[in-house]
Amino acid sequence: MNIPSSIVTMLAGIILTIVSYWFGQHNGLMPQAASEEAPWVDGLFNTMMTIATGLFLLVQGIIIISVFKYRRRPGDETDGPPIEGNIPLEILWTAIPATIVLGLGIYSFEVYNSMGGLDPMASHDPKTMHAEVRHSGAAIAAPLPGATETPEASDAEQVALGVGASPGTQGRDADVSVNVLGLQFAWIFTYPDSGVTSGELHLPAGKEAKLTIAASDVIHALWIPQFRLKQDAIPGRDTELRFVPKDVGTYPVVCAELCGAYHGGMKAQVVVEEPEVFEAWLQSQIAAQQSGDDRAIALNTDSLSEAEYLQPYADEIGVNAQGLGQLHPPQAEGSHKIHHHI
Ligand SMILES: [Cu+2]
Repeated sequence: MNIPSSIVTMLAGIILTIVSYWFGQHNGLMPQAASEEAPWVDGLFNTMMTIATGLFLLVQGIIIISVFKYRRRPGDETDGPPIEGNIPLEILWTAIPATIVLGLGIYSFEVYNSMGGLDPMASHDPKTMHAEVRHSGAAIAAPLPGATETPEASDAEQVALGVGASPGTQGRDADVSVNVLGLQFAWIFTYPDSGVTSGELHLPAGKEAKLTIAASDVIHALWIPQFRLKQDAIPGRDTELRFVPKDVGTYPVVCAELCGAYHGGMKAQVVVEEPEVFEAWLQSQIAAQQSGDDRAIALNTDSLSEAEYLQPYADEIGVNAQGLGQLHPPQAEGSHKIHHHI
């Protein structure tokens, strides 16, 4: 049988494309997509998986075919042919990756823009450099306790880093605002409209949420994989995440920045509820905090910070009272309530 090699190559190309596309779209590597923004990120990820699968199969396929087709025959002691480069081939294998990288760059830029990353209030920040210059005398790695109370911080309240309003929601307020404070080693969520403080983030499904994220000691990162969102929490500067949680459920909140000895334990939960359930939860929290702060927090072990969990073991692991004292945010409203238990 004598099939022309161009036909074989074309068939191989078609099969490769179909397999890559199928695997790229059905890779199953991402967790549930629970926010309205998540499909944008998944689209980008699946495109990259499609391209990566194609390249992987192409390169590995050529290697495997070559191993069999061009292996040394018994008794063949001659040299291989003296091949010395091929300009058109080199242009081709430079141009193809360049095009792929450029395309992915534009695509990812578009995704970031659609999610609100290019919101001028969130990312375009002329005061950033200003603040950095003024901070340049301080050691970067050192905690900056109380830094959020410096004058620069009040400037920073108007312009935040992160993912802001998407082009569709520009110029209007989010439905729910939550202040998020990252500290070694817990997340504290405060609802500024009602003064409720919680160790768990509750959000109503289908409503736009705006998180204003701060850090009290070192850099942390708020990561909610199911929302496809991650944002650094930076001492002395507020950052922002704006998104719409879509599916009712409970999802993990992970700190994605190595922030100290118990970084691995810095976890919380985000509970997405129907708006009525969320409203009921908020009212119950308000009632609980009015009737007795301590009981509300003591009953709900989920809202204990890592510091509180670890306190009984402090002697064994060599953490002293002074070190534990540093676990508390200097300015968070909720810190006083939690303090009673330590
Ligand atoms: Cu952390």
